[in-house]
Amino acid sequence: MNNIVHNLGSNGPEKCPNFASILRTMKITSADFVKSSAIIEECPKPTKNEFAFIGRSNVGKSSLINMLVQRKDLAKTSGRPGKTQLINHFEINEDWYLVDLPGYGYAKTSKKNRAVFQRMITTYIKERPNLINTFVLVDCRHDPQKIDLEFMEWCGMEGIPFSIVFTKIDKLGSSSLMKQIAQYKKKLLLQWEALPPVFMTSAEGRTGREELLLYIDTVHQSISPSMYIKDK
Ligand SMILES: Nc1nc2c(ncn2[C@@H]2O[C@H](COP(=O)(O)OP(=O)(O)OP(=O)(O)O)[C@@H](O)[C@H]2O)c(=O)[nH]1
Ligand SMILES: [Mg+2]
Repeated sequence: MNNIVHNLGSNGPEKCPNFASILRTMKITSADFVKSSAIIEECPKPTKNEFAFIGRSNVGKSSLINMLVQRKDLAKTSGRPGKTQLINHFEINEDWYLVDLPGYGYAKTSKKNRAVFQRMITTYIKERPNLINTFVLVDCRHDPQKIDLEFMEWCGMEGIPFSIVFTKIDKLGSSSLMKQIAQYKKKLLLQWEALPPVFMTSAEGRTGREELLLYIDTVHQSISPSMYIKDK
């Protein structure tokens, strides 16, 4: 995946050859909203692989899910932060789940509410046995934020597999984008020995879809639910 990141040339991401589609593209044949849950106990039974999207409010989690499944309004989006307030499950190809989570660090809510969200998210991520990858979304325009770095550090300490997705890349020109990403990686490497997989996306420009789906498919194919379903 990093090859794709490094291979983005001066023409900009939208003009870069699409290596992933040459290899193979996972087909999305169905995408259905299953339910919204406030607590982990309410979530669908953990019998299918699942991938979650997390990040600060307004970073573009719900928009990215819609872009991946090519549905405009499957996940609810909003220009105002704090739209997604529950754990939302979407079943894909009747085979695996995409999960839209509330954003962390939403400043305009009460301290108590923030603590409730925080607990909801961390309990879900830590205890969901079928969660096989968490995508941590960061807005490509911003320098590394303490809250994101701390969240990734927490994932590392808890042994939670995660990948980084830079969102809204349509908002930057290609050279600023490359500079931002390089700086971000440099900052991460102060803390990490190696980087997790890194993706660049634009829900607006529908960029990065194939790469993300290829990665999801590869991880999905490598983990069988029998590895975490406990026999009674
Ligand atoms: N230009 C641009 N805008 C985007 C992109 N992705 C999301 N947005 C916009 O960013 C805003 C927030 O998008 P959401 O998908 O609702 O963000 P979220 O992370 O789900 O937000 P919460 O549910 O509040 O945590 C909306 O106005 C989107 O239209 C993108 O790739 N490019
Ligand atoms: Mg949302």
